[in-house]
Amino acid sequence: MRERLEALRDEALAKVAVAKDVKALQDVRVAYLGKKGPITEVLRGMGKLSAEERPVIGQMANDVRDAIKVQVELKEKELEAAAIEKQLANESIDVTLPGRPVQGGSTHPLTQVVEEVEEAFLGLGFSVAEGPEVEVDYYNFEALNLPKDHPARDMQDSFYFTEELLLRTHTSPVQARTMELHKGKGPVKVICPGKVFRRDDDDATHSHQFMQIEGLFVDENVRMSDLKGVLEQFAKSFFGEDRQIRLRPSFFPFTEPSVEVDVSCGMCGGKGCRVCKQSGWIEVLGAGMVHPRVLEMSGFDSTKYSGFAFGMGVERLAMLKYDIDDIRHFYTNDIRFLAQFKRV
Ligand code: FA5
Repeated sequence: MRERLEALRDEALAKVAVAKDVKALQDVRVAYLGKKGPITEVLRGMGKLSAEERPVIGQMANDVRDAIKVQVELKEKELEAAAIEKQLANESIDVTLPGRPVQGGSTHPLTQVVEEVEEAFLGLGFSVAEGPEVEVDYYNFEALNLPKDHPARDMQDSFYFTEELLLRTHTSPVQARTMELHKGKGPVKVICPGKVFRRDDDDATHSHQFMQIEGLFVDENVRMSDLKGVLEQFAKSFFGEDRQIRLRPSFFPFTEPSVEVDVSCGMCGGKGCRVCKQSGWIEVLGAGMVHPRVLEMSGFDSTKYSGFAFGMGVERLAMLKYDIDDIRHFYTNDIRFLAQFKRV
């Protein structure tokens, strides 16, 4: 039995020495030290030994088992260290390689235009107000002198959620909301940028979702000439000193009188070209003197206060300023288009 144990030890240690990986090592461990292995078998057969031999062989079997165990563990550490070495060698990083360029994003052109318009009007003493995109019928229409069933509601085809709740069709409801907050006391001097929604068919100049910037100035003795002066000042600062504006009579239920405002065409300098359809002018916004009924409905005394309001299309301003021929460019997110507006 002594020889058998010595032979088993030598055999197992030889296999440990040549094991190429952790799996081969595990196989040796299971084969020699496992419950069904030869050493366990020797220990089981000890009952047949004499009383003197039993402790000697028992001790020897334990020594053989421990010797194999120690060698397996040593070899295991050796193999693991070698595996890590190999992995590190394969994954070595060449720090001299040039890096891959990171594509930086940029502010969307419409956001840039809104910021620029805000800056121009902040310089004229206006502050910025906001209102909800999901609006109640009252603020979107009724408070703007457009009672239910008024035919002028057809001017703005709307997305309704319920009879009373819709996606706002213009930024004008912010006028009514802001005036209400002032509780009948002027001055009110705000611009209100935001998204608006209409059931318009999309084409080169129309989108079902677009942006507007509303302007409102209510105080004592506000006149049409103030409206003209503010818009002229804005057109020059936004489009350039050489640009003129012109007011044409129009109709909005919430302003009286109402006007449409054209800016002189930048492509031809007002001589007439394809872009301005030979007229020399391009329409950018609707405006007018706030209707006395709108002032009254929002809590202002129309015998004391007067005001002007305007609403401009942000995409329209951007198209004119940057000579963009299709409104859909703003929404299709082509990186080649957007990258042209990167601020330097
Ligand atoms: C209005 O929305 C009025 N609320 C403007 C106003 C405010 C008048 C205050 C008086 C006082 P209008 O529907 O014309 O008006 O729209 C104003 C501007 O929004 C237009 O001049 C145009 O630039 C832009 N616009 C209108 N419809 C679309 C559309 N479908 N796609 C893109 N821009 C549009």
